[in-house]
Amino acid sequence: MLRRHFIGTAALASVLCTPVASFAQQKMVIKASDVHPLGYPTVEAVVRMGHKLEKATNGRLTLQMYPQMQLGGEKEMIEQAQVGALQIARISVGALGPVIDELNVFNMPFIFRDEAHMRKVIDGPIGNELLEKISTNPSTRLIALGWMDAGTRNVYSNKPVTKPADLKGMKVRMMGNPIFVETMNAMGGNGVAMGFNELYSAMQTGVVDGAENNEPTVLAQNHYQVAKIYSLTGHLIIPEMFVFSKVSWDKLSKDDQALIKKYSREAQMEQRSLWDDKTAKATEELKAKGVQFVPADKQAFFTATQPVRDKYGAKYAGLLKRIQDTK
Ligand code: GTR
Repeated sequence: MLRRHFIGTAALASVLCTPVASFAQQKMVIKASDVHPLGYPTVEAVVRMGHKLEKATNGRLTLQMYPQMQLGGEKEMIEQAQVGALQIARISVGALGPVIDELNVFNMPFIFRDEAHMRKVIDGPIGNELLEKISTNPSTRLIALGWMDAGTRNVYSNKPVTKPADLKGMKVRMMGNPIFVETMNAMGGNGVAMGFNELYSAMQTGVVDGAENNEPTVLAQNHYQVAKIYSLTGHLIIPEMFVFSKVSWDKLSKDDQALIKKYSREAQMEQRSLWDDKTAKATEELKAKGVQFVPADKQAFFTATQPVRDKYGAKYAGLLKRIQDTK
């Protein structure tokens, strides 16, 4: 009896050990999601990363993309990644600010001199430190894999917006983060926080008079059908991120994690060239569809939004200085 019990324990121990032994062979279908459609640069870069992973692991790791808000908006995507219902979420830093406060540095108006400046910052030590901070902060429950480009955000509506006074009385949709609403208010309009998924119909029905975003988004989401004037206010240059669910990450072997990290950096760079190409093409396409591109007085918008930088910038003074010093 005693002996049988002993054998039973040994057998049980070996069963318990088995998953550890086969850990390196973990199979996983990586669910990835994005608010944009297939072919959009952020979506394409992640899809390509999936092909590489599949090839390198002989199909042990595969990636399934759920584009175009199929799994909800960005807030929902972050929550799903945090519980492991989704593995890769590609979201704007605008949506991540409420999760990790330090990222709000990038959500302030006119923080970057231009897109080249933003790229230097995300590709360099500041970008790497922020990825590390998100990944090592247990409350985020996310592993930050890399950055993506989202160009410059400009106001679009059915009237030109060249100076702060033009925004008077206009309701402009902003992403759900108080900084953005305050930015629009400081620019002269009325900022309205609203999910991306509600925006098209809100513009169509006049719930809002306009929105602000980059050229590829205006095209990909068909917003040009309801807003014909794109005014080059250039008030926000917000990078994006793709993150991995920490619970799912912990199920992967160190080798698989290293492989995903390697391909993530490649995806960051690949998205960059896809982005440049798409922005040029989207601009041409929007013009061909009758959208008017209007220059704006950026200096006036910069001056008008100084109170927002003063209010939110104070607590990130050190980081802001390093951003400004990045040449
Ligand atoms: C786009 C961005 C999306 C989303 C959207 C928005 O530029 O790619 O991730 O943040 O803006 O305004 O909600």
